[in-house]
Amino acid sequence: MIIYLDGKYLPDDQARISVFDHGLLYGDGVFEGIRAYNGKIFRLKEHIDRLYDSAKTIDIKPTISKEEMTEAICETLRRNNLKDAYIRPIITRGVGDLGLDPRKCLKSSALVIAVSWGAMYGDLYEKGLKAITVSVRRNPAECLPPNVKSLNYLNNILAKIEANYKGGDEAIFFDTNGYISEGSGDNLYIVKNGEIITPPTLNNLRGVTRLVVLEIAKSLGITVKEQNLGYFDLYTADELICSGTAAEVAPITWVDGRTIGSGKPGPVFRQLASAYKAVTEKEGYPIDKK
Ligand code: PXG
Repeated sequence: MIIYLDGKYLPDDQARISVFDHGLLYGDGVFEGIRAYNGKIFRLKEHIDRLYDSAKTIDIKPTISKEEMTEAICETLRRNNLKDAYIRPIITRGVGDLGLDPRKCLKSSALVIAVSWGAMYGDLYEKGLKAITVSVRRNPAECLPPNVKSLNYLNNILAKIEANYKGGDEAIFFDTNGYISEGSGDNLYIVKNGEIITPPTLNNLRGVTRLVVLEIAKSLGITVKEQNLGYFDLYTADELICSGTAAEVAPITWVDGRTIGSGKPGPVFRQLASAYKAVTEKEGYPIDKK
C-alpha cells in the first residue's frame, strides 16, 4: 500500500508520523472520508472544501494547497491501482512538544490513505439497522463545533461504544438541548406523511452525502424540511434513514426496542438509495484527470 505523506509517496511501513505530532498527542488535526466509485471521486471538491474549513476553524495552516491535495488524492489512488476506494486525507497540527500550545508546532502534516471498500452495512440495507439513542450528548457547537471533522472523535467513539454494548448497529446522538443531532458517523432523516425532515446543521456534521440526499429528494418532488426533532419524532416516524460517505443511504428500522414504521426498509429509503447509487455512478472527479 502506498501512502501520501508530506510530498512523498511511501510504502505503508515507511509512512510514519512522529510521536510528538499533536494529531496523536491531542487529537489536534482534521480529516475527511471520501469515496471513489469506478475511477471517479465522488463530490471531491465538497470534501476538500470541508477539510480546509475544518482546518481553518481550528487554526491549522495546511502546507499544501487544495489543488495539491486534489492531486495527492488522485495520485494515491493511481499508485495503489484503486478505482473503488475509501479515501482518508488527514491534516495534523504537526510536531510540537509535550505542552499543548500549538505555537510549538511549526509545520502541519498532510497525508492520504486509500483502501479498497465495498458496502459498509452488508445485508442491513435489506434488513434495516438497529439504532440506540445514547446517553452521551453530541459536542455542543459552543464547545467543539460538530461541523469540524476533527481527529478528536472521542465523542463519537463513546456513542459507538454505548450502542455496541446495547446491541445497536448505530448510535443516535441528542444534543445538549434534547434535539436529535446525528448518528456516530452519519446524518439522520425521518420520513413522516411523505415528507423528509432532517435536523439543521448547527448540532451535527454538514454531511456531503446529506446535501446529495436533499438534492435527490427535491428532484423526486419529495418535500424536505430542516427542523429540530425530538425522540417522539424518532419513535413515531414512518421511516428513519441515515446517510454518510461510508454508510451511503441506509434504513433504520428499530430504535430502542421500538419498531419504526412497518419495521422494514420503506419506499422513501428505496427511492433515495437507488437515486443515490445512480448519482455516484454518473458523477465524480476522474482520477486520471491531470
Ligand atoms: N456525521 C458524522 C459525525 C460523520 O463522521 C457523517 C455525519 C456523514 O458525512 P458525509 O460527509 O460522509 O456524508 C460523518 C461521516 C464510520 C465513519 O466509520 C464515518 C465518518 C468518518 C469516519 C468513519 O462510519 N464520517
